[in-house]
Amino acid sequence: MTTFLHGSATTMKTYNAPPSADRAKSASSQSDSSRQVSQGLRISLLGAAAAAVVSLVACGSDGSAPIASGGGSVTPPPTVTSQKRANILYIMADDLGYSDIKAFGGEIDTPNLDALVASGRILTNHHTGTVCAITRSMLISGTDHHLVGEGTMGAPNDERKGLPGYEGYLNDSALSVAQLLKDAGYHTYMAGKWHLGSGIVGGATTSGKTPDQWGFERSYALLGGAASNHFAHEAAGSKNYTEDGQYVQPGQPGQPGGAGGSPAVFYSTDFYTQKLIEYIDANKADGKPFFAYAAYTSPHWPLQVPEPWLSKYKGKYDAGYDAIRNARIARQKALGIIPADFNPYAGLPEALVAPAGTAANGTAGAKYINALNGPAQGYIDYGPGLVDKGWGSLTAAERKAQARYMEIYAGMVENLDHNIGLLVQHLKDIGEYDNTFIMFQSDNGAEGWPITNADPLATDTANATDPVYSKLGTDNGLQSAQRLQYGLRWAEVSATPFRQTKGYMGEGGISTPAIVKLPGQTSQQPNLRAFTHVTDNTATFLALGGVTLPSTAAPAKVDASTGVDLNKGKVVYNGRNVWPITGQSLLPLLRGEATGEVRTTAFGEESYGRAQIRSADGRWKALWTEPAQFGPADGHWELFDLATDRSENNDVSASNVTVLDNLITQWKAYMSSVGGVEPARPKGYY
Ligand SMILES: [Ca+2]
Repeated sequence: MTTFLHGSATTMKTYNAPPSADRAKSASSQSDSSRQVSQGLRISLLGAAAAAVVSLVACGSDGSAPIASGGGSVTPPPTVTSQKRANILYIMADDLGYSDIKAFGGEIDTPNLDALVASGRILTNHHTGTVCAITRSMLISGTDHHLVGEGTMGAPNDERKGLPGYEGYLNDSALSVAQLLKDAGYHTYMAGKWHLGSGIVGGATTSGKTPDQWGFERSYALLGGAASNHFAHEAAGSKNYTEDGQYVQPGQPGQPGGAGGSPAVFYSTDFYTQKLIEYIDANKADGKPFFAYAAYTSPHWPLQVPEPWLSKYKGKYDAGYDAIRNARIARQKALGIIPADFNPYAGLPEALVAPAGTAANGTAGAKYINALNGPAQGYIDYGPGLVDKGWGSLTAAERKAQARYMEIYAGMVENLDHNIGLLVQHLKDIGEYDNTFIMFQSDNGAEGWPITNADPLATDTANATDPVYSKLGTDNGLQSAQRLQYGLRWAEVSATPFRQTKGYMGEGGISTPAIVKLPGQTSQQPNLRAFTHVTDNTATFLALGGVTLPSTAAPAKVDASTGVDLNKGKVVYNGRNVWPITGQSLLPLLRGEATGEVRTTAFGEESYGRAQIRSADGRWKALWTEPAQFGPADGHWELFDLATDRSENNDVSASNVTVLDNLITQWKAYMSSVGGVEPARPKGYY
């Protein structure tokens, strides 16, 4: 037990500090503005856990802006406990929206997640990156994605190609939560989507590394960003999956889903569950704790699910987007996910014809508006836009197809929940449930990628007609399924009550449902409303495992031409110079040992040229989105008051110019601190 001064007030709080707290130094050295901005992302002068100590104990219980303490004396706690350390089960959904599961207002039956909530806690303000690989790089490394190779998801094909931090895979400057836990005595398992590198040992060295090379003792991994078919059907010799670092082809003879293989039928979510159980069971007798990463690829497209889920939601979405959204909002208010007076986002204005791009769009001479350059600097180009039809503008055939997409999606979500139930039940069956920390979340917001930028009338009409219609969502027996997606409008519903979807920096793109259950927890705790981030997961897992975070400063590596120390801020681990964990452990908040906000500094982000920064006091969010449909036509930064407008309905930039200017300055400092480069042409991942 260590006692800390509670900010500048006289209240004293006690806190069970993680073992790494002995690395705490003074927080007073965090003074210059650049460092202030980046502190939430790269705390190079403080150990992450130590920073968490400083900030977490210095919070008001009313959620008001906390005051950082000056650090001060921190007594090292015992580094070893006699009790077996907690297992960690971390479950990640893929492209699941904020409001899809029942506990977050959805109409989809998710009883096992409900049960997790009943003995756990909802995090209403948890955040990720905008897309899969960006989030996953931050989860594994515990720090900003630009530092560790996923500045964009995969290598960019623009002027940033080849720049440090844009390798397109987890680079050699990253730590790995799995390696740290493994080195600390944990078994480390993963099953599902990796998306952080595909080079096996002895194979190509230019495409990053598979999970076995990042500390996963056992792994069955989809290496890329999406399954071409959730029912496998991999071609002989394909290199899309590995088990323990060796290529495997589910669906081939003798392999899962193939003739003579077990299981006889492969469905991704079902299979990953059983694989993880197999890994856990193989070592359960040795008494070591485990870290199990269930990296599901559901409900990511292609929309596919086996029965009974395929048919279960028949007719449930015939009322269309607005009716489903409104029902979700009502439930979110009843559940306390959002306040009763919350003003939810209602969807993009309808566009029956795709807005054209500017005249120079696509030409060599185009000067695209971005977060740094607007019309005042002579940058005017953007576009083109998308067709965004409301439910009222759809034909009967379009409605039939659209409703079916959402039915299948809902079935995927319930199947995912079913599998989570199997995992939890298995932990109970083997006597490990009580000693397991369980966390569930999505990797990013709902996927609104349109099937086409043009009017999808022809596609939807074809999908509404047999023989296609009755086959939607089924196993087509081919290596590649129809790339069935539910489109922007359903994604907006999934993102309820927030604005924007996957790939964007609006809350709908980066807010995720999140549920946490502490070891031994048996009753639901009040919703946690502090801003939290996926890098905090990393710090939390390591704190649970009693892992001492690497803190030895890396030796200087001065670039002769620039005089810049390329290793500044890095630490040494296992002989590598790496970026330290900058997420902050949530254990004090989760255990009720601290209240208020985790962060006391601004928190910036960027991907695909889209940008946001949250102010140090948590009140403001500056947001930049390219024109014209998703962002302002003139390319200005928007400003939102998060205290009243997390749905980003009311842009108050014009009336708070100084606030916005300060945030943009801080965002630029953030970008500099992580090596982020604003692209000449902001453009999504598709
Ligand atoms: Ca995703």
